[in-house]
Amino acid sequence: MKLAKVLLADDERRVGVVDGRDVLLLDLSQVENCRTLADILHAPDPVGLAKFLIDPNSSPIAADSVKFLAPVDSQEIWAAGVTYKRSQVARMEESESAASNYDKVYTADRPELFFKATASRVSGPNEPVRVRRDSDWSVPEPELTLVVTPDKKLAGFTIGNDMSARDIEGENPLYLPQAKFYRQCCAIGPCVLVPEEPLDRKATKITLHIQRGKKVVFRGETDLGQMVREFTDLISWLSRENDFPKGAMLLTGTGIVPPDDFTLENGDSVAIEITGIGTLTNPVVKD
Ligand code: DO4
Ligand code: MG
Repeated sequence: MKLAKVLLADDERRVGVVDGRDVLLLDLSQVENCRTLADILHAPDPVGLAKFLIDPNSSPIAADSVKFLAPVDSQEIWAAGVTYKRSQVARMEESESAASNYDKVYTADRPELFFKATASRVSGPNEPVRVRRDSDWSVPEPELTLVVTPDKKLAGFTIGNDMSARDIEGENPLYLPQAKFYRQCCAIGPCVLVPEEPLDRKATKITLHIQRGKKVVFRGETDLGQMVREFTDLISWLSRENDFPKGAMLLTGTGIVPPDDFTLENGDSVAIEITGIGTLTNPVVKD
């Protein structure tokens, strides 16, 4: 089942089930203390609860007539790094001084985990993502994103874009927070997939298209079978000595890195598609 937050034509914000080309609106007032999408995702049976909440008084609404919002409430947004060979190689190329660190973390037991964004820094579908003014080499990172409940369980999957300033990270690894964390540094959406059976990792493709005007200037593809980490392992490392009373989202790292001579420009459009979830598209801004 796919769940989303949508803005209706009359500016009302609602939670809904995405059912093919329609959205079925939910009436959250039917259950005490259920006010947000996160409340549904954090429930013991999100699919059962969402089915129960389908609003009998609303007709299905065409998905293309509503605005999809980032499916984030008050969760902290975290990210894992160097979980695919492609990311390890690219990082080793971009940073001479830190090359061995990227090499080691790719095979180490403990993964690289970093704080990526607060909810206020996250863009939803079709909202701008930003290239820092002080970066001349920035790329999108298309990443499967895990929805983690306060009791540290995997509730579902969405799509994340871990915008990254490669020149700032490459200059000195201690600059990582500045390369990764700034306003509009992350996009998430368009919906959360709560799978009714385990994901087939090899069959789950991630594709990235970057368009400049009418031209596709980069196209890349990978699949989840290329990722070296297990989802439960990443969640267990993230949760060590850490609590998430409002839940968390965890971007799981990129397996697609454009060539070294590529940088995003103001006005580009980034589209990330993941099998079974959908497509997250965002325009790029740079002041
Ligand atoms: O080590 C830097 C960040 C790595 C990352 O964001 C990724 O591999 O996706
Ligand atoms: Mg990343």
